Amino acid sequence: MFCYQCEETLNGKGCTKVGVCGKKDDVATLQDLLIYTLKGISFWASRSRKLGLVDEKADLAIIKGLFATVTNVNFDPSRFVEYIKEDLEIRDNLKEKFLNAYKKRYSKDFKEDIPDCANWKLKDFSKETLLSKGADVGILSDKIDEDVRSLREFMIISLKGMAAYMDHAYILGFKDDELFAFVEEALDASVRIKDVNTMFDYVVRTGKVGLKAMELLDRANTSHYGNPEPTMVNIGVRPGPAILISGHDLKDLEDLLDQTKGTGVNVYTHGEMLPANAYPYFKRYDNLVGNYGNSWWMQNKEFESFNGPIIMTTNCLTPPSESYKWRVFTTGLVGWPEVKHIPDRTGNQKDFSAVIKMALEIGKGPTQIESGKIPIGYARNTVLEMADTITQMVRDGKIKRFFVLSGCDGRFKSREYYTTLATKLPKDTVILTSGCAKYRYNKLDLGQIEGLPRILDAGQCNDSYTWIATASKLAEIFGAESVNDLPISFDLAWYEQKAAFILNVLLSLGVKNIRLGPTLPAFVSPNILNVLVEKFQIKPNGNVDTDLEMMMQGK
Ligand code: FSO
Ligand code: SF4
Repeated sequence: MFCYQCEETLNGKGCTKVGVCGKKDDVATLQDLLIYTLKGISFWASRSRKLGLVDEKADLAIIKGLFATVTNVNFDPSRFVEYIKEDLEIRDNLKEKFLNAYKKRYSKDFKEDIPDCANWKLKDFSKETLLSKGADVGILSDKIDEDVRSLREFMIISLKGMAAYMDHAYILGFKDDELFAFVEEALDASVRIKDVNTMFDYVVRTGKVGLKAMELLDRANTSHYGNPEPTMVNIGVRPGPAILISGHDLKDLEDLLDQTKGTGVNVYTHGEMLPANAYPYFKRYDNLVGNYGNSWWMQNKEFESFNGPIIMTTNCLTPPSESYKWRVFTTGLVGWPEVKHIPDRTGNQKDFSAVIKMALEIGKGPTQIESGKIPIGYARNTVLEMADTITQMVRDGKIKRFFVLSGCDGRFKSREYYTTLATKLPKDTVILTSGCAKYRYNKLDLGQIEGLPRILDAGQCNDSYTWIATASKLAEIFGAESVNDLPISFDLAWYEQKAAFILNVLLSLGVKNIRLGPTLPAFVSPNILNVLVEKFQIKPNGNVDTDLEMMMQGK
């Protein structure tokens, strides 16, 4: 196996025997083969579109396949075998439809060279056969220039992040054909393009199109659940049977709350589900108690003390201990061998009755690990409504600078950088956050500036769009030429591919001086890093005091 898609990759280079995340060699190889299969579907899908042929099954398979390979989503080899099998069928159906349509349109056969990914066949679908094919199609399997590979992987990693946004939106009934078309074009290009400049253009285009995926999900979430409101959310517990729901899928939470209504079972959010507590739609449920625990990497301890069943709707799942594994349920694209899986919706709702039954049987509530309330709900609509007030506070010198500290949390000690930074920021500065990175400082009492919390939490990593919309609005109000002329510093924490995608969107918008940490991506080659430094002045974060001093000067 070779995987270097996340920040915690082994020695900052790549996982080769087993993932630091717990991903085993067979799953990594099957994930490589799944991506290869998606490239093959994309070959036919992008050409079909030119003939006016759109295959929604293929579109969806590509998005779901990309999302399934994101860090900490799915560790179950049998699920990947199934995905590959289904996707090859989708690929071959589309191929046949395309070839017929082509012949009809041009009265001749399609003559273009067909790459192996669009054509390979296997004698059977046993795991062994798939693994032997998968071993030939990994990231390092072809002989291409190191910088082209670096850009290609940056693009594919960004596409994985973008696919997660698109999948969440799709589940809520929102889709945009332009986005599907781009993903397919880009995956097809990833097989053909061998020169640095064209590949670089694709990376930038992924960021540009990606912004539309962010807008789409923002629209999907807010039109379904209303605009998040500033909310003090409870982090303590109450007696009674309980279910913990983690991940990013709001529709799963909706179904669960609906089915637990009146059962006496309490529901707590965990990790990236915390922001759900700020949506008006979810506030109607009395049994939504609040949030339990912290970010993903602490789940081993916190799932233990929760006592009741846990639902993982998306990443980040970590290897579950035997002691609580029997209480874990996965759903959607998440998987772990031998962990119970809640199937997809066949009608309007998923069926969470097995989880509710288990909560009632266990009967007891969570062990209290924290108490009190924390502020959330500073998402796009709320912050934009406050834009004039905030602008005035900047003009009056009450706010000196904003720090966008969005992104992911991670398990290593180096992440303490963000806690130290948050603590050392001058009292007249404001932190803009989203994603699980916030758990490094969201429970610190950093006070307020004239009633405005010094930590404005927009929500999930998927809500990072808030900071793009806010920065654009502030630029407009201040008459600034670009975001780079505003008193805003970006110091992003990344871990998995959605954060790499957000970085890509910011770069494509021309945002400069972004600090990235705790370490730079292993998939960025030295030459490509030089280009990013030269063009965007991107930098690794280093010493907190030095970084702070520089950022206060806008550098
Ligand atoms: Fe975190 Fe995990 Fe939201 Fe990521 S829970 S790390 S960027 O998957 O998705 O922020
Ligand atoms: Fe390693 Fe990260 Fe890949 Fe897991 S996702 S195998 S930790 S690089």
